[in-house]
Amino acid sequence: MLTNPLTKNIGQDNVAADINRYMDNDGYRGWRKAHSMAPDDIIELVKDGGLRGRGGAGFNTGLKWSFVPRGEDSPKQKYVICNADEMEPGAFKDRLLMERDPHLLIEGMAITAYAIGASQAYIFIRGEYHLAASRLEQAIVEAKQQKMLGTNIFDSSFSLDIYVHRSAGNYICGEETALLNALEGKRAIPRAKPPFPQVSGLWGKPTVVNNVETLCNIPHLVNLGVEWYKNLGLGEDAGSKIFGVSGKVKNPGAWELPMGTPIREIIEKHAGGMKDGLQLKGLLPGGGSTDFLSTDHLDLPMDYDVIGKAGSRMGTGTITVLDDKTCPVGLVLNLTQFFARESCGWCTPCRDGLPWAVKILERIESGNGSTEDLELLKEQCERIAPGHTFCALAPGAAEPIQSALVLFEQDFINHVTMGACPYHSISTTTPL
Ligand code: L3W
Repeated sequence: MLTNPLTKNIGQDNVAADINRYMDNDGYRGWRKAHSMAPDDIIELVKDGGLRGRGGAGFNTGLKWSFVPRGEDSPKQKYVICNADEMEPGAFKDRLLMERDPHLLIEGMAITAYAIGASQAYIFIRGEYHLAASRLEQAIVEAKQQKMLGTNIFDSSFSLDIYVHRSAGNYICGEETALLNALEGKRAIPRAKPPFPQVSGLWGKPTVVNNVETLCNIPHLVNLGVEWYKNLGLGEDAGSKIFGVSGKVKNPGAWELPMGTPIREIIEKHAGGMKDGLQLKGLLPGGGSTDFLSTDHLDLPMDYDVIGKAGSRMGTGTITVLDDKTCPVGLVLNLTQFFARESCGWCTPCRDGLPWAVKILERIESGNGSTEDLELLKEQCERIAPGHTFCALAPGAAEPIQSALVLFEQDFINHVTMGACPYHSISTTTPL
């Protein structure tokens, strides 16, 4: 039984970037099969498979597609967009897929476009991902030559063009409606939702926006079916997932594993455990905009709902570990500086609130903070909580701060009472 559908072509020699090798290894089989099916049946299949969006939110993919208007009265022009603007701190899974197996993404996009009736599709890719963008451009040329894309595919009336659009930069472009604005050549600020893009997206037309890894699941799900896909997962969530670990572990990297793999197994077995002399102190399970979990959570499975109930989010599934010799306040400050810089400035709580949080954290980290600053930081996080801002950027930025204030409270207090960062001497005298 195939257990690593996302990475089965990813070896040492990048062979799968070549369409002939990709097709020799069952490539474009899912697309051929999908093309023989009714579009509605593909949507039902993807819904039944239980695939959830791998960009961070975990929304059911088939359900999202089903919101696209169908029938005679619906707009003729529809779009599929791949969100390849991977900028979440700690995330590097989509780059791996695009650089090492670009045809898998193109095949997934072709099936998605056919299912929702789109004839144009875009890959909105992070500007710094030069290699991934050029491999995708090359793959699109090859796919057209093999008549997998272009006009009258498989001699049918269905035609599809895919374009690679390199982002001009900014984390907010990964928010789907800011992405739509950027693609239209406007300032990248989020739009109000509803209407959701499935109804009114790019240039006001029905649009499905899916993450790279989500789309890469589609060819195998269609080809091998719902039961096979569901059985890949160990618990409630279906399929496999690219989990990653960064931080001071022996073997940082990314691995395709069953959904529901325990956190402990990912860190200790696949990432090789902590570097010698270091203890695990906490972790961000799915990127810099998720809540810290503690070592008490190590036996939890990486499932969307389980991690949600534990008080965090599985997010991108790329774990960042915190060790006992790295300052948690410094780590949170670093993350908050990133989110403050990346705010689009559209709403006041985010534009002004995040730089305020940076200033308070700078004071605490440098040893100039007071006990009142800890309260002020908590209040500041409440001001940028969900419902107070236009999109998820600032609430996401608050998650590591709020959870660090609880889990690593003593560290914050020590900074204030000592008037210095207690970790400073450790990290400068103990190179790791
Ligand atoms: C129709 C409804 N559609 C939701 C759709 C919506 C979207 C998807 C998820 O943020 C998170 C964020 C980051 N009718 C719908 C509906 N949808 N309700 O479902 O929507 P949503 O609003 O839950 O999330 P989002 O705005 O897409 C994504 C977090 O992910 N994150 C960031 C990851 C960043 C990357 C990257 O750099 N590439 O992946 C990590 O945790 O903070 O909270 O399509 O249209 N009623």
